[in-house]
Amino acid sequence: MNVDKLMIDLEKKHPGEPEYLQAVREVLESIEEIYNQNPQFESAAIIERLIEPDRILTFKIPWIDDQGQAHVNIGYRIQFNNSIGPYKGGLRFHPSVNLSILKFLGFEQIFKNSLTTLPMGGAKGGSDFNPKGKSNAEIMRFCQSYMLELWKIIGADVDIPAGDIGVGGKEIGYMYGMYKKLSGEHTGVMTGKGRSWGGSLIRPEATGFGNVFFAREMLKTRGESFMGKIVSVSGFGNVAWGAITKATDFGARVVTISGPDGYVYDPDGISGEKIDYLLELRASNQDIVKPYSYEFPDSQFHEGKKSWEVKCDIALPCATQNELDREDAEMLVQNGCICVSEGANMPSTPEAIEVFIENKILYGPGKAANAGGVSTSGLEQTQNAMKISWTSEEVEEKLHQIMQSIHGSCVKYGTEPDGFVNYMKGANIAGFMKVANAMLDQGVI
Ligand code: NDP
Ligand code: 2IT
Repeated sequence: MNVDKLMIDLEKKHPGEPEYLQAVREVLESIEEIYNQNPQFESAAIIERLIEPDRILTFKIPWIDDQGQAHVNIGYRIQFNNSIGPYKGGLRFHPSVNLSILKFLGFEQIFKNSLTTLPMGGAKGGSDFNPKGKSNAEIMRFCQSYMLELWKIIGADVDIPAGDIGVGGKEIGYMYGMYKKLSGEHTGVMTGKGRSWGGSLIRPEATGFGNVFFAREMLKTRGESFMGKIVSVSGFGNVAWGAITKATDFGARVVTISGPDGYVYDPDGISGEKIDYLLELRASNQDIVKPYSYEFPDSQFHEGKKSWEVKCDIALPCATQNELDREDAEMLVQNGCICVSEGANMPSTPEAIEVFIENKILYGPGKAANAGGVSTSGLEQTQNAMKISWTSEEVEEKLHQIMQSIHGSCVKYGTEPDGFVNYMKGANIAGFMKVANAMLDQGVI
């Protein structure tokens, strides 16, 4: 494999898809050495077959607003690779959604799902629909219209969608309801379902909890813990909420959250009723984090700024892709940050990652550190298939074990001769090897 040549070819085939190309380059650079030591990969064109999705479905989604006006959005589902299990991955509803973003997410999902130890392939989907400011009835009609197309290609053993940005329990409920009506089946075709109809008891918290479990494992390698640490979080969504809850449980003080409008600094720490308030803020269906500073006057809102300028020991980026650049990374390192654990998918730019690795801080890439969400989805599928239900404690214990195992895989493949663990490299190699070997076993298909 020659990374530069592969990337030039890929850029020619897929111009204007920067996020997808960024995600592919990172994986190729990490696996280049091990790939070239295994000539069976080259002769089976494993990488050429892995970087193109198996198929992409795009479709229009017509829907009617509360005033009777019709609208059209674009819907997508990208089934990337199902070598180790049925396609699995979330749905994102956000105005920024396009093919490049969903391809990067679907590509990353292959390796993330491989790391979880569970049998899940990689997929992603969504729409450029903006749920912000929409009524429940509008969201319901949109979700139903989306499912009128999607249901044709999904199934409990085929492709199992879940949530992501803009898609939580409410949207999953509306989509699942339409799937059930169309198919006449009540199966585990989606995850993140309601607790009373097949959902895992801690799926909403799982991504954030898992991220903190992963960070805790990284910290342990240096004799450190969350106890007494200052933590900076970005975002104020589902993942941020779970991460703040668990970091606070472990004795840390979380001092920031952020939104597209800026960030809030709360020096006393975001705990107790303040964490509950985050859920209200999300449910208010607005696009801003500023109201937190009115509700809790000891906090300060910093308009148009990113939370990475605050001094912290641990940073948990939980908002969106490429939200943390070189300058932010340099600021974090200068301010004494020892650990960055990604709750979001690809939140750090390649230049930011370089700064983390050059400075040998503990850097946990999203595909490892945020894999707790999809892992708990996998556990939900198992419960549905077995027609049983586990308690919150049982699920959390299994999630904890999975995050420890992912950490172990990263250490196995990412430890460098001087003892430094390059978690990015470790995650990419460990995720890749399992999928590549499955592809070899299954022939050229
Ligand atoms: P939510 O919709 O609950 O929250 C997303 C957060 O990110 C919100 O605070 C949102 O603000 C902010 N955000 C979204 N897009 C942008 C943007 N373009 N610019 C600035 N801020 C933005 O989503 P989740 O918490 O579920 O997802 C957060 C991240 O975690 C994403 O990267 C997602 O892919 C990743 N992830 C999610 C998993 C899950 O299980 N939900 C699993 C693994 C990873 P606003 O909505 O106001 O724009
Ligand atoms: O990015 C992700 O891993 C998710 N949004 C969760 C996917 C899932 O199928 O639970």
